[in-house]
Amino acid sequence: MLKIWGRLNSSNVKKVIWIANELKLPYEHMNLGGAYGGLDDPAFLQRNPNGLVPLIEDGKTVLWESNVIVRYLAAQYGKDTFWIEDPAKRAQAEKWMDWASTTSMPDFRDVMMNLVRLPEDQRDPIVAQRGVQGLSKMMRIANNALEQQPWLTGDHFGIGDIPLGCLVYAWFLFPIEREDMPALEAWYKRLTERPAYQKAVMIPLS
Ligand SMILES: N[C@@H](CCC(=O)N[C@@H](CS)C(=O)NCC(=O)O)C(=O)O
Repeated sequence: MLKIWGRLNSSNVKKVIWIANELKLPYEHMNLGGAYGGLDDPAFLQRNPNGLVPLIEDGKTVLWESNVIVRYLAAQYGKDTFWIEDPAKRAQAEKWMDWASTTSMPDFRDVMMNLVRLPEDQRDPIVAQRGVQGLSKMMRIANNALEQQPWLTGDHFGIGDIPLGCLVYAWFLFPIEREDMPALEAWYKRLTERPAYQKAVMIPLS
């Protein structure tokens, strides 16, 4: 059976749990990282030398890097649903995956740490505000794309929606002022109607 390691409040772990739920895969989940620790365990480091979650084991396949895991599970178990055979169409979806994880992630981390995770006396409002401005620009880019197409993947929900989908949940919960972005809000609302999203992503921020 598929095994997934990683604390459930991690946006990178959420991606993996979410796609596994979308694909209706049975899996065993083990909490690891954050308050659970365990990332410097030599046996874990042998499997993921980065000492980070998520990590999966699927038969003989051991994999780290959340976006790669999402693509692997879609290709392996979602041939008729989530996998996109046409390389050009797939690349249009994949660009949003890698964009969300590279371009948006540093600002997201700053906001998450300084508005949610750190004890209040350790938070830096300037870092938080800078992060919010950066994220706002990113959300505007996604909003503009979503004015042209219903999903970041294209005509249908798919892998391209997963990484930003994990971040956008927090974006709408952060105690901040947000510009109006109707297409982004409509996309988020459609995500919240998916049971797999509700289960994996819509949990209290911590
Ligand atoms: N690029 C990696 C990043 C993994 C990563 O940064 N994981 C974080 C959680 S989001 C982590 O393991 N942090 C240490 C911890 O949880 O203790 C991926 O996408 O899988």
